[in-house]
Amino acid sequence: MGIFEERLEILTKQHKELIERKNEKVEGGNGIYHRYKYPVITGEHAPLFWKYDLNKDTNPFLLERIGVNAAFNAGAIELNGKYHLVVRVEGNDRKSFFAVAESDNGIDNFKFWDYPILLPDTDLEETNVYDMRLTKHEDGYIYGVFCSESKDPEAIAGDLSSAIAKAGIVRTKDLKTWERLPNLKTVSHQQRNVVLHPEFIDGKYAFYTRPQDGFIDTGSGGGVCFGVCDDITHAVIDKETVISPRQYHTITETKNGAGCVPIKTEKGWIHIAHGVRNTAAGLRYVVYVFATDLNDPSKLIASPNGFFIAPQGIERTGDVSNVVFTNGAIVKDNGDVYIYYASSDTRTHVATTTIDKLVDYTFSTPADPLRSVDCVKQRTELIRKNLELINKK
Ligand code: M1P
Repeated sequence: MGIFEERLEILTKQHKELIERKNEKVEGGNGIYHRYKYPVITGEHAPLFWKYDLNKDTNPFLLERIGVNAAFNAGAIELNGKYHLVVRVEGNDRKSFFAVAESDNGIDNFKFWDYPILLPDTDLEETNVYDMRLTKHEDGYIYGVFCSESKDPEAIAGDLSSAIAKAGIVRTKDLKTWERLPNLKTVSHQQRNVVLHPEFIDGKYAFYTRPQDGFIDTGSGGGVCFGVCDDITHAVIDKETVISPRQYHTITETKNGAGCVPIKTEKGWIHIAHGVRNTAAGLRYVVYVFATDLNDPSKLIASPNGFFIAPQGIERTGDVSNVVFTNGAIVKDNGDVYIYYASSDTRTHVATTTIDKLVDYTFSTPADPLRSVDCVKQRTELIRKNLELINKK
């Protein structure tokens, strides 16, 4: 057997084993959700035929030609009874693109469709696209709202990092044919982490936005906002109202952003978002939860304290370490919830819970009292009640 055949056999075997590997629920934990032993999607899940020229004549050593670096920040949707992720795949060349991965059970055996998504190319300045949120809207379409990034035309000479982030919008019925709509227009010059609400609000399309002054810094942007527009085919939001504010000395101090499409429950819309704080080791991203009013999704009604998911174990390291980030969840008819979160801008994991647990967590977890002394009082009260119970026995 020659070098080409030998390598092909090994690579094919390794890839098959990875794709077919059973995932295992990690027992224990905080009771709110379960983590799983393995990530559900990694760069290694990309088919060999995405990376290698499989023609022995033109690639006699079977060398990788177009590598895949990472697979993370996935939008999620259930379609035709299957779990679908629209994954942010990043090539070795740092450009991200979208690709659909499908699984029968949502926790393992995710397999990429043969071809990545080729978005309609409507803006020659658009350099990078990422982080699609998939909304099954009551108008009958599945919308994908994503970050469309281009070089800042006003950057001073030599500054090759300044960029502009906008909210791109596409729609589909089958995840195969995508129609591109004009980018969302807002008062803020930059937008990232924009999510379309699944229902009309007073006959209008509603978005969760995240105004930001700069590409990285949100600056005067106060947090996750809510705004409405009349026409999704020319989406313009004139007014954005902060619904989940950034706050001093909390997990959202530096910035925050909407994540999954809000989940409708009998007690309110549950949002699974991300919060960022700065540390000596750089930015730390965690996932947190808040809830808004069923009839008025611009009204915050619950804010459980602290983070919902923080990076743990291998999740803590990757291309951008100390990051967990979510932009997709699937809610089953039986109340099971699959939350897809990525770690350190490298790989995608799943955490499973139920609507009942999520509601209990959201509405029974006390809010952050914002000061150490009040946190001690809050915890002391819990301890006092528990010791009373324990000592009664
Ligand atoms: O690198 C961490 C995350 O940074 C960005 O999120 P935010 O806009 O809140 O800073 C996004 O680029 C996201 O893709 C990335 O995971």
